[in-house]
Amino acid sequence: MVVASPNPNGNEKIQLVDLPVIDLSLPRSVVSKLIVKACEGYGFFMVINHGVPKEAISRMEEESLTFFSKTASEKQRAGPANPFGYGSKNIGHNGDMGEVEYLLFNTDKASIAQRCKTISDDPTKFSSAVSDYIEAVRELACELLEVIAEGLWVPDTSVFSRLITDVESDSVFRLNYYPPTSSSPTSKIGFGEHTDPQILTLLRSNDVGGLQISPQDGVWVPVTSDPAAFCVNVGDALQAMTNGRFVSVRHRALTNSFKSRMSMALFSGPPLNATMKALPEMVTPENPLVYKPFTWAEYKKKTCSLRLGDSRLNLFRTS
Ligand code: GA4
Repeated sequence: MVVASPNPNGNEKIQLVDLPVIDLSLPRSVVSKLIVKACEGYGFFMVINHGVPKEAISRMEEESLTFFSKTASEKQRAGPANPFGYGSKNIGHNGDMGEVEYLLFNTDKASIAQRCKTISDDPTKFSSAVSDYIEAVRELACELLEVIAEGLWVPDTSVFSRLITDVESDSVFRLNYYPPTSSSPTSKIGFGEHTDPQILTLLRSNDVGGLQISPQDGVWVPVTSDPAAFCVNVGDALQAMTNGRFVSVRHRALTNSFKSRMSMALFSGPPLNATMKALPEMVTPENPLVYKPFTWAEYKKKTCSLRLGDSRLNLFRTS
């Protein structure tokens, strides 16, 4: 069903579709087919029975809520985000703004521990919640990437997962807080439309919706929020490695008028010196190479020089 959207921009259409919800307790061969289909379709899917301990999630959520409930000046001690640390409204370094507060971390234990000193009165507790959460979710991301390789019939089934388990993996962890925008009758843009640059994103949110995906220009599909599930999406690097067979789809987050939305996202990325190029199995005479190979460092540099909504992967097209 497609309905005209009252917000945040009158020209948009809201399309109501159910994203695939994939039960990871089903047989592996079934799961791999469903995931590959989802990655080729909306590029987004939900997973349930994912095995991430409830306790790791609730500890992270409590710490996050404690932080975002602090006064503005207390929170500023952990900022500005350059790129890591606390940010409010400013996204990236090229003037993008949104109705969001966030904490951005890189994922090695030592920098997390260091960063938490300005975030919490009990930095050890905060930092162990972050590290434990990242570890558990990274394990799930690896599992999904191995299942994906199996589903693509790629003989080397760790071809994607080893990029994110590498000690040099350039992954990012983000805690988002979207305050209620009660003064406004409609939703506002919390985090503007963009694609994720990395390989795979795993996002968990509280029970307040706001995430929308855009399978085509001007059409937005709201994603139902399920705190017990993870929302998984393909990033640009995985689109390039699958020679465009998987799609890194544009998405955004809107605020809610009455309730605060909280989300936590692990963006799993490769090491800076890793080369992103289509797997040989994905390139055939019928499907010639779509993107020129690039290192993750090159891609990141390009990403950081552009605005949030700018399209980046297209700059690397072969034709
Ligand atoms: C989008 C995905 C992740 O949140 C992020 C974002 C990053 C940032 O907030 O610093 C970027 C954005 C994201 C893509 C374009 C650039 C970089 C803001 C921005 C304007 C942490 C990431 O890796 O890329």
